[in-house]
Amino acid sequence: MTPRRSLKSLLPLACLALPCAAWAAAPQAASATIKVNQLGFLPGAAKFAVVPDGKAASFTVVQAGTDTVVKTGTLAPGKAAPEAGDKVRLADFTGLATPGRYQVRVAGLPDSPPFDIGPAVFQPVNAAAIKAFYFNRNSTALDEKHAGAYARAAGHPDTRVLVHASAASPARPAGTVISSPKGWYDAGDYNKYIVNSGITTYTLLAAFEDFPELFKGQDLNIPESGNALPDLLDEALWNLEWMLTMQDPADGGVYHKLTNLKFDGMVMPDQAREPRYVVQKTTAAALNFAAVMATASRVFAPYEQHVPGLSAKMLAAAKAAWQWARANPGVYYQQPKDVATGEYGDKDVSDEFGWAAAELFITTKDPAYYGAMKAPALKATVPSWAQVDGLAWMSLARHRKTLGSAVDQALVANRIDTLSASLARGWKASAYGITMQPADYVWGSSAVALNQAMVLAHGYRLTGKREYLDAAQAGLDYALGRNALGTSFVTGFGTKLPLHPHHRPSEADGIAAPVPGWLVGGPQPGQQDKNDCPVAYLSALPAKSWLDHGCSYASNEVAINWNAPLVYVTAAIQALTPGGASTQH
Ligand code: G3I
Ligand code: 9MR
Repeated sequence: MTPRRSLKSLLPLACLALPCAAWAAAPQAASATIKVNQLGFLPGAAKFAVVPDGKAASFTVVQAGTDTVVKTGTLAPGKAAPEAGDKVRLADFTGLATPGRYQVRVAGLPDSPPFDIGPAVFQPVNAAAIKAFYFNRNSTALDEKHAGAYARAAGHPDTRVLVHASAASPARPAGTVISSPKGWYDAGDYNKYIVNSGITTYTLLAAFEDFPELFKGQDLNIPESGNALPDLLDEALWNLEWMLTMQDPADGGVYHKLTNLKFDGMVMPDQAREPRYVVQKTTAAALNFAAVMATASRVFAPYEQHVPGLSAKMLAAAKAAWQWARANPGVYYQQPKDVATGEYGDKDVSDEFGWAAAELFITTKDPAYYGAMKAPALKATVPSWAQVDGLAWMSLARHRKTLGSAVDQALVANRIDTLSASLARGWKASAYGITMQPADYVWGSSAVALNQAMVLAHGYRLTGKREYLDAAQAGLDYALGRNALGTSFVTGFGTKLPLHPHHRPSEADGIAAPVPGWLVGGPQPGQQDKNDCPVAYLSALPAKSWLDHGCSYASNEVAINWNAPLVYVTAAIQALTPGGASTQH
């Protein structure tokens, strides 16, 4: 496809007078605005806006663009938010449940961005967040019928991938050619990493296991739409089929990643033609693979007629990977000298062992796996690619009724409830009314907020404690605008939103708007990319250290493991909140 490098790629670099001035003024300007979830709320949801501390003690909610007041309220006392360098007050308008389009108004401030209250406000963003995976499909052209303006030629067929020296084995010496097509590009780059694919694909499958009705009726307009599988499962299968090819049939080991030696330039997939390699088998890759294949095996089992043999094949693959990991429990990823792409390195795989054992146990009911999980010693923490113990507990909680006395039911409940309670405490104490704490502003902070919300949704399902649902809502509110920058972190959604994600197709396609439905990494103070960026970050403060520029891989990249909890949480809030179009428990 001819590169249509035009307006968008020039905009950030040239730093046209107007956007530059706007950026320079942005931290101050952001402090003086009302922050709110820019999409809105289901009628029965908790509803909060964040207002800068000032003279005003009250707020109103008006019908958008009018002076018609539908609610008045008192602002909560001001609280300092050191991570954002400001002091703010909360406006609580939970009582407003009438569908409509509104703005929050406070004397002396610009009105908040408009938002909707309605029974289906999160369905479009949920669909777009899944569709984003389709847009990142490896080894295929995206046709206009399904991709619209984002149609593109195929790239990275990955049918002739070289075995890297680090991955050589007797049957597959270095330089052996294998075929490993499909899968999703990991992020803004064009490589594929098993560890990150693990948590991502699991999270999508977990969304399906928890909210099947919502997904069974969903039409994503992807090539498989209309077949016997729900579209979410079709999309997940695109990646699962790739993952299966990453297992060495000779021994069950799993390659850590499929990658170029160096990152591609900011080009479209069909312009990227560097050789591709599978690199080193690792324990972490084997365990992530085992956990996901065990999960997928049970999710696809009811579709045996449509995908004959798939469920059994996945379970066999999971067991073989598990066996390999047991025999090779400490093979950590070591980046070879000639490889410079993402590492996803992790030297503590006790959580991966626990998670894989839990999924194998749930699927097979074989108590030996429960024993191998070492449940009493396994912690529950907010999930991330490097820390997956929480996934084990969420899966056990989800399936607890079918597991009976084979599991320590009290322990399962306790792990989820304790973690949820701790997140809810942080939510109550925080000035912005969010679960994010100062230390949570790490690379991919937006996904921290959403993974916290995912835990809380499980807490709510398990205990029915309303505050867990409200705290989960706050995670979604954060991602959609109730944050220190007053910005939605999802491309294509909201009124103030990311326009220049570090995403090769979005940068190189010549289309002004980035590919929609992607969650960008979000603020974090590391600024590891600042030498690659021609303009400065907005601020050094953890909650404001963000740069909406294509250069900013440390704060503005997109990634599959960040989008997956966006899918989960939009589904959860849509399905669990009273008054939602597809409420279920
Ligand atoms: O482990 C330390 C921890 O001990 C310490 O307390 C903490 C303080 O910030 O840092 C932790 O290490 C961080 C590590 O992630 C583990 O979470 C590093 O600072 C941080 O730089 C590192 O960021 C990772 C980044 O790659 C750079 O390696 C992100 O988590 C990860 O999401 C990101 O992934 C990249 C892929 O490599 C390539 N594809 C794009 C993708 C998204 O940007
Ligand atoms: O594009 C790369 C991105 O996907 C990674 O997350 C990031 C960190 O590993 O690296 C990016 O590549 C940059 C490289 O690290 C340094 N030179 C500039 C590259 C981006 O243009």
